[in-house]
Amino acid sequence: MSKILTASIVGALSLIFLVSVIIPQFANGQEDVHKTNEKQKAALDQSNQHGIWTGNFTGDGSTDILLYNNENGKWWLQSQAAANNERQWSLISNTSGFGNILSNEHRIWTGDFTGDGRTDVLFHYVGDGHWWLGLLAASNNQLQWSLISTTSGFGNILSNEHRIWTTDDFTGDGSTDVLLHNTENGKWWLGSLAASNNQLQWSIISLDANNQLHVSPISNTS
Ligand SMILES: [Ca+2]
Ligand SMILES: [Ca+2]
Repeated sequence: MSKILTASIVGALSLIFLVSVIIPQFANGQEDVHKTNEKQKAALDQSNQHGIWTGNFTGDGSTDILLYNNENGKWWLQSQAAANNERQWSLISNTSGFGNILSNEHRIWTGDFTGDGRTDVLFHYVGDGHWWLGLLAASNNQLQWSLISTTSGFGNILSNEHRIWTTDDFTGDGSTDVLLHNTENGKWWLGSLAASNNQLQWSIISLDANNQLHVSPISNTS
């Protein structure tokens, strides 16, 4: 057998090996990566079905665990039961009527917005500009929701032009406040819950020529 013929046979066998063995394996490998990504995404979607927060929702001084399931709108609280000193889960709300609060059109915060020492739940829905506050009622151990503000006049505060800077007690009165920033017009808004009417009172924060902070309450945010 000539060297040229041998080389041709080896070349042909190599090509057959490449087409029949190597390329399908490579393709399967790509498929496996794709399947793995899908599995990881499915797992992430699964984990996105729950929101979990900690805080002193019952006001007894011990930290509780709050769990929200966006599949059925149910809120569960794990807290210390006074009777047997054991931790137990109780169903404290169902907000299926509000839709999926974990969607991109919603934001949720926890904090003591009322200043009574118990952690509250606050959420905003950009669709109608509404702010809802959930307070755990001691009488029936249920979250009671009330509409505390409408800020449709601010535009879409979850857009790229807006930043919800953070929640904290900026005024130092013991109640958690909400701080918003609009990057388009440079304005800063502060929202504090007014005890008189249980509504978020919004103020514009500005600096004067002497770099003094001014807080100017605004009356209409819708
Ligand atoms: Ca509170
Ligand atoms: Ca405050």
